[in-house]
Amino acid sequence: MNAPALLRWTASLTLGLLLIAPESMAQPEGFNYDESKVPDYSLPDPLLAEDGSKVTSADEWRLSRRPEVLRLFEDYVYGKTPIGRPEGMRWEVFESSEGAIGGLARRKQVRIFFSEDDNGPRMDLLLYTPSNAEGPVPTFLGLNFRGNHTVFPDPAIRLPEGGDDSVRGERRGRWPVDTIVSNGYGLATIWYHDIDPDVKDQWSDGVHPLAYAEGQSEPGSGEWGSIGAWAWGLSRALDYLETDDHVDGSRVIVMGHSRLGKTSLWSGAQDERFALVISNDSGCGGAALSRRRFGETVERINTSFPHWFTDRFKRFNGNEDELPVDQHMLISLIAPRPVLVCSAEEDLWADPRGEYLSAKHASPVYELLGTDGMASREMPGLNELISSTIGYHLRPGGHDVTDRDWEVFIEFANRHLGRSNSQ
Ligand code: GTR
Repeated sequence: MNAPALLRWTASLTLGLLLIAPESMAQPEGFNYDESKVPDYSLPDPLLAEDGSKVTSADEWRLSRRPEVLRLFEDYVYGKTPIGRPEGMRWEVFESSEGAIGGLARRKQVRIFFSEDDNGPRMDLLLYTPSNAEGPVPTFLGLNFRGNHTVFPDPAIRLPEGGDDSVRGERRGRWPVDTIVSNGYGLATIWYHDIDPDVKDQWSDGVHPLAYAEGQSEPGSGEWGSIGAWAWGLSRALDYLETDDHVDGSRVIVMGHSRLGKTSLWSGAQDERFALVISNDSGCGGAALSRRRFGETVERINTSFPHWFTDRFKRFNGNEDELPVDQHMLISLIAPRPVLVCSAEEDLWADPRGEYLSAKHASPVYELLGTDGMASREMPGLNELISSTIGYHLRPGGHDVTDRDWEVFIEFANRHLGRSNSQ
């Protein structure tokens, strides 16, 4: 191996370890997993405006309180996303086929360039839609952890630069593409690393530099971290999907697991074009309430992953009660669109009960906007899908995305996006 190849190999190995290690975590010691030790806390009221007035109409929510809550999340949690769709953004469909997955699906691969520069940041979107669909279909959009070539053992999926052919399809268990298309849905996915590599303190790569002013080399105080960048990438993917004839751009479902579940919530909160939002095992900084300090805490996440959130989130390390928001307010930003929060029983690090409670406490906003909100006042049992506009599901097992999760995602999407469950 020559020196540059060795360097590349070492870099990809290090990156691989960085990416794998956190995903396969057990329950770290020294954190609270005991419900009786959850401290007393009181949640900020999503309907109580900063000036002390109570929001009592849908218009007041939309025109004044919603922008206020959104700003609080920008200022103190995820950071402000400093740019929208770049002017020079463009795409190129570099591969498409009618007969993918044994004839079940159409496959398309699209390179989305974020600027006019061919060597600037860009992402590759992989899209499967059902071959037998007569018109545009509702489509799941989700970032993947390990590269598009890992989601399905399809030899035509382009390897990312430096990608490893031997792991083709290794994440198939998390992406049951055949089931998804057989149920009448499309699936669009992107390697999250294309948007921003998940590496601490490396603000020179990914999309952050697109927003730098002259001389700037990292996001400013209160600006986006990596979750903000990944969420922005999802919106840019939607810009493309809205133009694709096989996709119904008004029925795109943004879904994500773990850190990418935090991302799907933040993306759905900011970009109201997403018709439905799903977070799977998203935990701290995702669906789980921070004030419960159950499993992963604000301090711990800011220490292990200082680049995920804005710098100001660190002010709340060990100081959750001072946060002007909690995560139920993130869910309330998605209202009145359907949102599904999924947890796994053994994934205590992500605090399943805290995820349920957050969904439940977003309900007043959903109800004010004329929906049924969260129908279940108590946390449901295992495998019992709550399919009100705010949905919740608790699956047996650990931190993962399984066939059962997809069964639930599809059932929930069928109910809320107008497909029948017998299809
Ligand atoms: C963990 C982190 C979680 C979750 C997970 C993942 O180590 O503590 O918040 O995001 O990584 O994304 O795999």
